[in-house]
Amino acid sequence: MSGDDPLHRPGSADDAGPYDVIVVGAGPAGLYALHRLRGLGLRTLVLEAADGVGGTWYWNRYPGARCDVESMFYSYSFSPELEQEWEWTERYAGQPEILRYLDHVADRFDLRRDIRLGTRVSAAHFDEAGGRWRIRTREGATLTASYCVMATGCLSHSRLPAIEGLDDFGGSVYRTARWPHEDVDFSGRRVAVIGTGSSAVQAIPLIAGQAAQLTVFQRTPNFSLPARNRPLDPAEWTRTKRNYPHVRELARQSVSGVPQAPHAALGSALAARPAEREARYRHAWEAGSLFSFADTYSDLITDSEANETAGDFVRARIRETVNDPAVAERLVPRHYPFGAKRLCLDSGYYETFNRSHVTLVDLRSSPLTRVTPQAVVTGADEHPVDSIVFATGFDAMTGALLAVDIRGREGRTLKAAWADGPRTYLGLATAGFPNLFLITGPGSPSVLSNMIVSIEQHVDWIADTLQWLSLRGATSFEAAHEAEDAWTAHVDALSAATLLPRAASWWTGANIAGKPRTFMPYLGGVKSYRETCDAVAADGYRGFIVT
Ligand code: N01
Repeated sequence: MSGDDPLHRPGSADDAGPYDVIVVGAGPAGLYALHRLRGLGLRTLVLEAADGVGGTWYWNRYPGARCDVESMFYSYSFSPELEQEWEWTERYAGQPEILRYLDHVADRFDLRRDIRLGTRVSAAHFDEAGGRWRIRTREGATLTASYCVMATGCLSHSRLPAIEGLDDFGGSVYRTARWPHEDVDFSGRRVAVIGTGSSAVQAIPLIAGQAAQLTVFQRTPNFSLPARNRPLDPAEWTRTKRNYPHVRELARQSVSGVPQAPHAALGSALAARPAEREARYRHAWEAGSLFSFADTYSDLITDSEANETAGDFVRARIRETVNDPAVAERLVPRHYPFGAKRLCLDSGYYETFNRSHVTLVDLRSSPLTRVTPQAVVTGADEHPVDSIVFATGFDAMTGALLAVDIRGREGRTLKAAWADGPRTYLGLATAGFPNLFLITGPGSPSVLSNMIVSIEQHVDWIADTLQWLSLRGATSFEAAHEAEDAWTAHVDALSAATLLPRAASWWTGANIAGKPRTFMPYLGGVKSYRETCDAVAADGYRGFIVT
């Protein structure tokens, strides 16, 4: 590297020429990838657009942001010392606590010296002659590496809808996924929240607690379950710490990456007596967990009639929580199966609509047409506001990857390769793009699982693969087209056997105009997915072309 390269730091380990691995992103995936790959003696550099580590937990600082996987399980398992020394305070940790944890990890494992912050990767081109990735940054640097690992996150490319007049709005505009670092005080203000997905469902009760008036603009109602968050019980925490090896193994051997004791076959919801079903659903409702309904009956996501029984149960809870029957009816999801859009976990969401200064506007009956300097306009109504909060979601799973100009063999772009939807082998690699790895890419359990468990599995698999390649003196590793075709067909077949593709969800790309509709995550569960990845490796990396 030349002396005037902005990424050049005299005296640091990256002085002398190309890297073994460049990792894009310093969220939970990038941090662990750096730790693991550096541990193998690979010259690894992480490039991160933000001014801090943490990925999603760096950006999403909106009021109420918290994890909806329990903190005891939403944490790294790779270091028993880290497991023992870190203290979680709540059942579901808030964003500040998770970001502190990730900052702690970065310091504890001395990761920062190989992370370049404020560095956005704009392009990654595979140089076939040299067999290397050439990575360009928006800041003007070009770096080369034998391998490129995209740790760019599944929900990192946030979207702001194009709304007429927004640029001329006279008040303040916020985005949940790009929340300011300083405190935002809504006291005395009239606030609009646009969107009612997980981010909005978490933020709305807190914004309502401050604002003089809150108007929520809802396009599609979501199913939300009560989080039942609470301070972590010290006895429970001590017990978990003591049992971490077992707890982690249960998580790895589960469907969703959270520890679940293996249970007997659940049976059909339709075979159960109504009272028994009600009791089981009630138990799931009381559990305060995203995953509790998956533990009730086996056919909730495969049989419409069975699904309706769970949907009806949750709809009844919404109706009994919301005082005004007309508002309750607007909050009740009806037009898609229960669980076919990502469930939300809330603390007082439905209750918030009982507050006299909170109004719900249904955009289905009265679409949002424009914003004036002082109001949001829907149909014939003007809603005067001082602040607008956009909680309008992400170009999920592929957005952050396609935002980088990635080119593989013969200069073919990833955009062209994925024109009809993402195609991967195991969600880890894509044909025509040698030595490029995706962490929690489309076609892997990713967003349907505890992300930390899936991240660790992918990073470990990639690390083992690089070690294997190095032992064989191999320099090129690439998914074969046939293996990719078969895997993509398998991922499609799994989702097609369920009700999940029936909703216009971000899982299918339906929230982004023009995005191909395809169910992106792998539905087979983390246990069987891990077994498949391990079997592929044990079989000499079946389906990969190794040169
Ligand atoms: O985004 P979303 P999110 N006009 O896409 C609406 C994870 N997450 O940031 O459904 C009006 O779910 C849109 O309406 P519709 C979690 O996996 C995790 O809330 O498209 N409205 C929807 O209501 C989650 O699922 C955690 O009809 C518009 C909302 O905006 C994922 O991130 C916390 C609109 C977007 O909801 C995404 O959640 C938060 C428009 N033009 C999030 N465009 C934790 O675990 C969109 N909408 C902590």
